[in-house]
Amino acid sequence: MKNPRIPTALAVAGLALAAALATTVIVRAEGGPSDPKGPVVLPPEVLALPIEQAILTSPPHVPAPIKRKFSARVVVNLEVREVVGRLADGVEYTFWTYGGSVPGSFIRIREGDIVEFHLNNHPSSKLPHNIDLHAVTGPGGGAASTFTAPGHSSQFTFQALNPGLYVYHCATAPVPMHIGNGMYGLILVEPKDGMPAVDKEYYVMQGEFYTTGKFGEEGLQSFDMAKAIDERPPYIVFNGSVGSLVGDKAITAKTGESVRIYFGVGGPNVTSSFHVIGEIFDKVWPEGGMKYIQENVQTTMVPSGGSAIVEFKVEVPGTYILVDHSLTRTFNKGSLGMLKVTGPDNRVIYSGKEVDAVYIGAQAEAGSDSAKREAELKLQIADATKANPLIAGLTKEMQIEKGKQVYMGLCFACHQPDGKGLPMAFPPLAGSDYMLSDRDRAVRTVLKGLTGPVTVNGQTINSAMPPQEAVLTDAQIADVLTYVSNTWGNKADAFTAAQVKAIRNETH
Ligand code: HEC
Ligand SMILES: [Cu+2]
Repeated sequence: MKNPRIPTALAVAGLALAAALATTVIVRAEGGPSDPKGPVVLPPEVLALPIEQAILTSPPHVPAPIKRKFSARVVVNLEVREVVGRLADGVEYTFWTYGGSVPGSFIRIREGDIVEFHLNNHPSSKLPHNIDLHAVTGPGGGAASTFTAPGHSSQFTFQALNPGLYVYHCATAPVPMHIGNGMYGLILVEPKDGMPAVDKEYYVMQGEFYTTGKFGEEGLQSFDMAKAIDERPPYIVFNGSVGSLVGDKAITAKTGESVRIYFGVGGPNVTSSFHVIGEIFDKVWPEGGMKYIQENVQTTMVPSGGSAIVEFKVEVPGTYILVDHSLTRTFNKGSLGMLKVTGPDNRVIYSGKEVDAVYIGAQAEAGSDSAKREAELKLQIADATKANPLIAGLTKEMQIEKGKQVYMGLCFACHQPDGKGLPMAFPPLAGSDYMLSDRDRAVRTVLKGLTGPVTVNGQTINSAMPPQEAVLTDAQIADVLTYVSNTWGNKADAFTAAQVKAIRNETH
């Protein structure tokens, strides 16, 4: 026989009319990458639907609410790109992305829509990728139909049967590595009647990064499979990097406005205890389902590969901190974002000064200003090196800026932002004769901690400072000591990472 292949029958598994305007046609795409079935032959009532190009947004933005009251054929074009980006100040990472951002582009459709999905893998990619959308009813959530080599494009069609806020992610082996490199995002399937209107909508996702280096270790980091298997991520962050929602990148609102956050966890492993310091969630749609079943919630638990919608009205101006309330993640691994609310004071609801300014807002603000200054100095150094090898002065200034970020993230909580300490509890670093007179001892104090009576500027304190050797790198300790010994009127030479290393390794 010359041509044994008979054209495949319609890949249409079921057809039913649920409502006058909404066709519920299940289009099932099957087969692997080597077995494309060609575009599905859609029944006339589906072909009659209006065609729309989906508008995708990168975080923290969300596409506008859907106004139409009927189903449409929505065309989604999502591009996979492998890009080098910033994970933290001085730390780079090769992110694998949907649409160039972590999390990937936000997709917004309506219950009953027929979605023609195109997954395009950029020619510069090194690996094949696919997509599993939790909003899809069908094997692998689309993964089997979208395995796509670099420079290729896959297409499949599905109908959005269930409304909800769904995670999508790459499901190419090794799956935890693809997700761990940033391949996740959210797709919102609005219910037929739409979501209630609010003033502001934002898109935030938590995910963890298993870098070979420790938190803050500079340079280009790569994925560490052993740490992933042990679930020991150095970074747990919102929207793909430390500080992605901090300073001038904070999300914003005005007093009196209602704010809705579409919050998801890409993981690949770690569950979030999502909380906003200083706010109470008026409404929560837990687990990304479409019933808001809880009110007045402080912290909502969001599983890996899951989501929640939270909504609250902001009454009082100030800075509100988004955290994973498993707080070492926030203070030591990066899961900290900010919501800045402007507007007139409301002294009946809240009378006082902004407590978070000293609490951690200051840390973030100082960190972000300081990071900018650091970037400027890096450029200056590059220029200066070209013209003049004598760059020691600038290097020290740079260490001071970096050290300030360490100080405002860690030491300030005890020694205070102004370095003056607290009487009877924490000794001063400003003008400290103890610190400035013995440099090795200062390094040893930070590395190994300090207990028992210590006299600083004539005042004796008998308390304990925790060791930082497991928390900070040699460079970070050199930087923070350079900062504290050259701030608040202090003056001293820069500390070097080599000096810290020697003391770290010393045996008694
Ligand atoms: C949890 C609170 C706490 C943190 C965080 C902390 N310290 Fe201390 N630090 C102390 C206490 C308490 C002492 C005094 C210990 C004692 O009584 O023996 C001390 C002592 C010191 C001293 C020697 C005494 C002096 O005043 O000169 C130095 C230097 C110092 N800390 C620097 C730092 C630096 C730099 C950091 C950040 C990397 C830091 N500390 C983080 C509580 C802290
Ligand atoms: Cu992938």
